[in-house]
Amino acid sequence: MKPMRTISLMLALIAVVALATCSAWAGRAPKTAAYRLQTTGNVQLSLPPIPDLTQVLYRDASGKWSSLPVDISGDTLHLQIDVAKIKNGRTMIVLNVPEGVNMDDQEPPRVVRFEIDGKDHGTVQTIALGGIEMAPRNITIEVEDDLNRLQTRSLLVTVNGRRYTLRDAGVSFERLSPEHGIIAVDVAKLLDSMSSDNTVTVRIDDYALDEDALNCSLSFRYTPPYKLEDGSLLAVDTVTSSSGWAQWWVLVDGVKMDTSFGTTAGNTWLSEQSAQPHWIRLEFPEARKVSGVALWWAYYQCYRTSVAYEVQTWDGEEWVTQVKVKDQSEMQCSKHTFDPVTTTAVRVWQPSMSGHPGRADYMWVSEIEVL
Ligand SMILES: [Ca+2]
Ligand SMILES: [Ca+2]
Repeated sequence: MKPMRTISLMLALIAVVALATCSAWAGRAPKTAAYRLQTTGNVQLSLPPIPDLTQVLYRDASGKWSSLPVDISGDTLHLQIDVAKIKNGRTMIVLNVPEGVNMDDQEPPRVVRFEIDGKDHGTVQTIALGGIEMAPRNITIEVEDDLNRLQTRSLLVTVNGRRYTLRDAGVSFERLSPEHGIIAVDVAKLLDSMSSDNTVTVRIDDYALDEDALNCSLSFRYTPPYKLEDGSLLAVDTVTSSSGWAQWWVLVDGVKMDTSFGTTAGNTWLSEQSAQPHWIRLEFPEARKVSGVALWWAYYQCYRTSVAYEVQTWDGEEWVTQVKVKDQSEMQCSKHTFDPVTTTAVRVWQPSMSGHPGRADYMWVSEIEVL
């Protein structure tokens, strides 16, 4: 048999302190302990003992718990792990099975419902909203575990990197059963101000002795509007992160791109590349009469005319579609007119994947004019 190497060289041993599952244990010596172990070779371990030790288990290469022989000398437990008997050099060692924990469990809790501002997105863990006009206000995630109780103490919310737990106002948990509950995050309260890229993550674990927790995330992008000389506000869903297109408000500089331009950079607004809808919105300081919109498209090898979109006006409560464009072919300028409407805002809204063919996930415009 090869000699066992010493611990310090290649071993990561992490005590899983979360095993104090019962608050009544506070102040007493733990009756159970668990360690995560990662190693590249056979190891010999020395661990502190716990009272009334009856069982030492480790997860073997097949994922099952197996018992592990222990030598006790003085105040120390001596164990040996054979790397060939564990999977990918990783395992967990448990001293006494914690009360009420289902040891067969290797799955983290799962999402039953992921809701943003009342809209259910289903059982997904990740939601990317793309460019948004207003920050989401509330997140509700219903979670359930099939085998173990949920560990509310593990609940961790981050909002643009800032960490919040159940102790913070804005994070709450409603327990429906020991294995089932509803997490609510008051994003409006926790989000100080929007960045261009915003992320909210929610993490919760069960009491299973595995290495996985449930991780959910919501991301959205925000582009602050640009104020025109007449007080109007110009907004777009997103701006490409590629350099050269930062001055997206060339949308209203009066310059209309044609085939003679050498580059679209600095001459066009280019959205981010995504399957989310893209849009341009103009808000007026006062209601005005509007009877159409003209759009001049980016020219790169050809005019990047979007295939489909809607021209909409704001009626004070919702967007009203005035023109619905479909199957549009390439042209430098698309002019759309309708019966005059008095309104405070106009929006050109391009549904998912309706940009120019081949670049359908972009919207790429040189100039917009409200008629
Ligand atoms: Ca589980
Ligand atoms: Ca322009």
